[in-house]
This record gives sequence, structure tokens and C-alpha cells, in this order.
Amino acid sequence: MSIIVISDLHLNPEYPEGIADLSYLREKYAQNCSDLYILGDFFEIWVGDDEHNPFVDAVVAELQAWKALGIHLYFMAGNRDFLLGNAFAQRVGWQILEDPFVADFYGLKVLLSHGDLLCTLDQAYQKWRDYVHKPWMQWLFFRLPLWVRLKIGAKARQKSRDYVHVALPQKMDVVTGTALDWMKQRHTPILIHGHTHQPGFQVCYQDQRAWTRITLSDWHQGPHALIWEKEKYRLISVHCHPCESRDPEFETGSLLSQG
Ligand SMILES: [Mn+2]
Repeated sequence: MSIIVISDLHLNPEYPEGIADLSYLREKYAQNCSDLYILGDFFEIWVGDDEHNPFVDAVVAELQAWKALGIHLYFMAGNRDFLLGNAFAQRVGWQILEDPFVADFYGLKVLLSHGDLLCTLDQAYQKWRDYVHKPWMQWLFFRLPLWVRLKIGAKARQKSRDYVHVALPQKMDVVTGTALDWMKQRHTPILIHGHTHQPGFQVCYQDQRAWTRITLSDWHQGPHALIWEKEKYRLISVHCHPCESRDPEFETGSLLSQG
């Protein structure tokens, strides 16, 4: 059996490769999969569950194909799709998770997060995040007609792109100390997150044990999935048109060393 974890697909109508790669992941790796965890920014932008178009229908159909295999679907919101709600959740049958969330991966407690909450040096962003997560703020936003919300969403998307170019990359990264504190407070030796788009593993030895941070990729830069089996995990490339030079399994970790 396996658990698959993905994030930051940034699906949008101008990026049909995203859905194709998700289908490829399902066809090639989901046969023995019990759970699929999506750790945010699944959509490039989401302004309300009342948006219906052929692109959204195609995403729903793909998720239903995962469901049809008997796979449990879990969704945690990112900074692009935090307005995704219960109506869409019901449509695709996924369970919405709080950020952070402690999951049980075959007896091991694993901490899941989108990752933006860990970028604690970026105070301007954290302030904005607090503001847009306020229930009254969202209540007001949803009172606007869909076309107005789509316009605001497009603007926010552009602003976020500009901001990435202005803000220092270091300031926007996950703060290692914060990540360690989170893991220690919750007694979870492993943290999995997305958001920073720098796939890989980082192991830190402290208090006589290993603390591992697994970062998932941005699918626009190269789609990866974490395949978690009982005693090992690997970050695989899930391009449906792989380049000849690409190593499909570029990193593997063993859980036996976690203690
Ligand atoms: Mn993000």
C-alpha cells in the first residue's frame, strides 16, 4: 500500500499539462494507493465554489477517477486556493484539512502543512494572510458577483507574481527553526510541505533524533509526488512526457533510520 502526497499543481485553464500529469500519476502509481494528500495551491487561483466551466469539470472528473479507485482524498488549502469551500469538497468527495495537520502514515505521525505559515520572516505576507482568512472578510468577498471576484483574483495573482520578484528569496523561505519547533511541539519527526517550490529533503539532528523536512515541488517547474510506503518514501518525477535525461526517482529516504 502507499500514500501519495502532492502540492502546488497551480492548475489553471492555460496549463492543461497539469491535469495530464495528474492522470499519469494516477495511472502509473495509484494502483496500490490508499490516500492522496493535496497540500495546497492545487489551483492557481480560486475565488468561489460557484465557478463552473469546462476546466473545473475536467479537474473534478480527474479527482473522481482517483475516488473510483477507492482512494481517500484530502485537501489542505494553500495561499492561492484558501477560498475553496465545502460545496467543491462535496463535489469531489475530499476531506478538507486544517493547516497544520498531524496525519498517521502507517503508524508514523507526520506533520503536513502548505508551508506559507512557516515563512515567519515575511511579516508583510503573514499580516495579509491573517486579514484574508478572517471570516467576516471572506463573508464580504463572497457577497460580490463571480465576475468581480474573478477580476480581483486575476489581480491578486499578478500581484503575487510581482511580489515574488521583489521580495528577497531568503525572506520568503521556510524558517528552519520554525519548522523544527513545529515538529518538536507535535512530536512528529517528519514534516511535509510545499509552497517554496524547492523539492528535496532536509535532515536535522537534534535531541538525539533525526527531524526530516520534505519539500514538494511546483508542478509548473517540474511535477513531483511523494510516494510513501511503509518503510520508505521517494520523491518521483511525474511528467507524462519525461525528458530522456530525467531520473524519475531522484531521492529516496528510509524510515528505518528515523527511530
Ligand atoms: Mn503557495
